[in-house]
Amino acid sequence: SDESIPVVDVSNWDDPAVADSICEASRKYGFFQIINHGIPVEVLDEVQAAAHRFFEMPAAEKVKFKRDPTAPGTAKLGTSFSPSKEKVMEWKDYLSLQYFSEETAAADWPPICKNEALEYFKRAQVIIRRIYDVLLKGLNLKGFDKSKESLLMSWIAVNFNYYPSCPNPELTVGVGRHSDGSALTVLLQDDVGGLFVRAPDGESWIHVPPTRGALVINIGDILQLLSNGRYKSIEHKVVPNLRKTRVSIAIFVNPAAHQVVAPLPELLESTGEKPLYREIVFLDYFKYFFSKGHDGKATIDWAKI
Ligand code: AKG
Repeated sequence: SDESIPVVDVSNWDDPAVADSICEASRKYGFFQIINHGIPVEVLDEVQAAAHRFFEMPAAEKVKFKRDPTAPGTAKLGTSFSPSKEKVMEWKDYLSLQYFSEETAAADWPPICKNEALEYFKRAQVIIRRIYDVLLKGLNLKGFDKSKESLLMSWIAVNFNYYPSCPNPELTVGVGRHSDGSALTVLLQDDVGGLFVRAPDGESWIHVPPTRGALVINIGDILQLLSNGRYKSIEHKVVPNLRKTRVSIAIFVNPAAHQVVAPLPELLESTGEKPLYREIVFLDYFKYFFSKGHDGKATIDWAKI
């Protein structure tokens, strides 16, 4: 596709043009990149280097972190997406670092990458709150505050994705077509490339070009549901690279596990719309998401009325 994902300069969050660009991109593409967000590029480089260090450890060391993706625990090594459910595995390994508190992270995250992941995560949180504030105001609602945390920013995972170079990229996928089950995702990619987003025409794909220092932000299924379809959770996929190993770091920002999610009542009230989605406990949505392989937008269809 000759379309591109918008790049938004967020050096001044109070500029109404910044908010407009973010909300418009979230309605049209479900994706945007941000630059000048205030996280020093060294912090981004260090967390990338930490991810490489983790995956380049001997298998015998890494395997100590292997867990079922839906089992409790704060550091889980996995491969593909949902290996016991999907028909074909994806060309990737990942380490999922669940954040419950600074103490559990400090105790359970692998020492080889813990400090860098925590530093990056702490700084990213500031940006996540800003983006939520903009997106809520873009629905003519009150901005983001503590009362919205359980709905939007409670259960958080920092995932390191590792896509080894692949001799036959055309025969496989790094990540299959899916939209995220999160409310919001913040993605740091390296300079290899390979992330593709479904274009608004529903057919072609838009490559998200690696941009040094930028963060890719995307709307997850839960925000589509809460916004009654205004903000779009768009399908994306990763194509592995013939020569280079790629690393990406995704922060999945979710509601609390037992939070009930539904189109925001204050939004329905102000617009007079009918809800397009039913009430769902987030943990049920999460389990359903992992109960099958990646297959495009099908997860959110499950919540449609
Ligand atoms: C995911 O982890 O769900 C992704 O889509 C990863 C995207 C990427 O690696 O660029």
